[in-house]
Amino acid sequence: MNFNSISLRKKNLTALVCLIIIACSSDSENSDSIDDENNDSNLELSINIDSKTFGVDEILSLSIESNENLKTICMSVDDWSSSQCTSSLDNTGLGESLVAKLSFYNLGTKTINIKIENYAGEERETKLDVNIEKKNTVTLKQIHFNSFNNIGESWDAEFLDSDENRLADLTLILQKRKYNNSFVGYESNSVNHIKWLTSDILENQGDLTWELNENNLLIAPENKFSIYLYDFDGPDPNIPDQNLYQEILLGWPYEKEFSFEEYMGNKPNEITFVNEDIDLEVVFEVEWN
Ligand SMILES: [Ca+2]
Ligand SMILES: [Ca+2]
Repeated sequence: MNFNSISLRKKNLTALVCLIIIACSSDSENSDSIDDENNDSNLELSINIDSKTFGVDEILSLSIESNENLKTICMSVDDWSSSQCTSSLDNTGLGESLVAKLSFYNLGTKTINIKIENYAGEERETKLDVNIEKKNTVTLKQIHFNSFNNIGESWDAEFLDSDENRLADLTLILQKRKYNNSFVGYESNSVNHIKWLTSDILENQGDLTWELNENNLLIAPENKFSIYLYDFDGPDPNIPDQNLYQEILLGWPYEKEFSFEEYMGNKPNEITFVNEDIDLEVVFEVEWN
């Protein structure tokens, strides 16, 4: 299994995190201004946003404004565990304002941290909370497989054809597209993928069903997600702490993205996706928010 998009992101993000933070932060309604008490610099920072509530997967715009030409701007949505920074490549500066675009893939109150640096090496930092709500999203309630490649047949050749242990021990993984938080005019990739669900294992196919009521899996109907299904084969005898899996949906080039966009009119509670190339038929029970 390969989910290196997440680690790639982390690599990108850590590159420019500033070393010394003269931190000062406040959190007011729609605009936060900072005055540093400890020096006589006039560097100012304010951030403005149109609303404080957004939907899951919705792209929100944040205006970052200063009174000086900025050398670097950074943002973080995980309290600086990771961050995204931009600087002007030709060293002429970013100007006095820049727009950041972000999205959040799940519900909750999210804190956006912003930090700026001018050419004198002075920094300012501020933060803003937004609430991510259900809005016009779809909640996944249940996933059931009617068919997949080699269903009911052997995925574990060590067992006899009469032994039910030959059946696949199913693990389902969902990945969802997520807008790549970025600064307008300085985007690299517009999209990355996040691991959205790693399911329990259904031994020997189980009932081919995962109940997802407790998982809070919300998606904007127009956003895309991918399905990965594996036969779990237990610990790898050669690599400590690693497990072995067999790919049931055959992977690239058969892997396919899905969305609920074409169902926005009727809003059915049961949606079936079929991919005949890999004998896939999967039924989603959903709720329209
Ligand atoms: Ca197997
Ligand atoms: Ca098995």
